[in-house]
Amino acid sequence: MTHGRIVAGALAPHPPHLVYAENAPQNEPRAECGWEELRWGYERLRKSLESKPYDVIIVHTPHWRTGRGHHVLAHPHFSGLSVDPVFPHLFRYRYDVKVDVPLAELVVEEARAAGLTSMPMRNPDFRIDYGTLVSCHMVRPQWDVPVVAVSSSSCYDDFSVEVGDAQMTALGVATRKAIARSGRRALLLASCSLSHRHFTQEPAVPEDMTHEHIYNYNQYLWDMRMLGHLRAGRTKRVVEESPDFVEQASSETRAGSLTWLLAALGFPTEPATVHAYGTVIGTGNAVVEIPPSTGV
Ligand code: 2X7
Ligand code: FE2
Repeated sequence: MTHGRIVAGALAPHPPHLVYAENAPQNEPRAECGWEELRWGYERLRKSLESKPYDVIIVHTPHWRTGRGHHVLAHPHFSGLSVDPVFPHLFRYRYDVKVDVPLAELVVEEARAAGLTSMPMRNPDFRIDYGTLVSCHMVRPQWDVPVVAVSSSSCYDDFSVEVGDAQMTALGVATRKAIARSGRRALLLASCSLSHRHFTQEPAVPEDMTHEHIYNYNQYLWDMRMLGHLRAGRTKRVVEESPDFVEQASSETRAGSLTWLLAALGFPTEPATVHAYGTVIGTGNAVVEIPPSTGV
């Protein structure tokens, strides 16, 4: 078997508004338009990935929460209807997802070998979360590539951001080892927003973009600081500053997705490409392509 590798990583946020505004055929509600900056950023990401073919997408998602350990989808096929609990009028999405089970099993195996608690999710009726669905849809709307989805463990809540980041770093390294053993060319997605303060009243027309902007200068400054680090290849700084970012900007990176991604990529010092930055209900979201480190 050939040596597998990561072809690229991406910060790929999952607001269901993006799939709604795309008028995806799988989604029931229809939109006029909306959130163009982010949607067109995803378009630029898809274009850039055309020159980096991949066999599988591995996604770490904040909206599949697991109380004990890191769970991994490990059944060949899941289908069903996913309804966003907060935005059921925007996201009612029929999914049909194929899973790369051999790679999923290897991720679990390597995570356990690293001392982490990890479980394969083999329940065929399990309902896939909207974080996985939105990020994968926006990156690969054809759904013609199998997926491996990884849950977000409650280690950040049970202990601290520092403990969570240490676990996610170990999980990232374990994921990279699993990919190497699998022989696959993998695309990795961190399905999360950056700053996460949001407005509390939705406008009458959800896609009325006159309401869409940053509501808090402090959190905007934090987003720019983190994107500055990524654009300059200072990926270790992102994790070093993660506890303050989480506390001061309520960042969704508290789910561990970004730390996992940067660790799996080997903390690259090569510059990342920010394809877009924009808000969704006031939260900060960026579509960022991050190259794997050439040193691992
Ligand atoms: O889950 C989300 C999110 N992270 C950001 C914005 C809007 C909705 O859902
Ligand atoms: Fe979210």
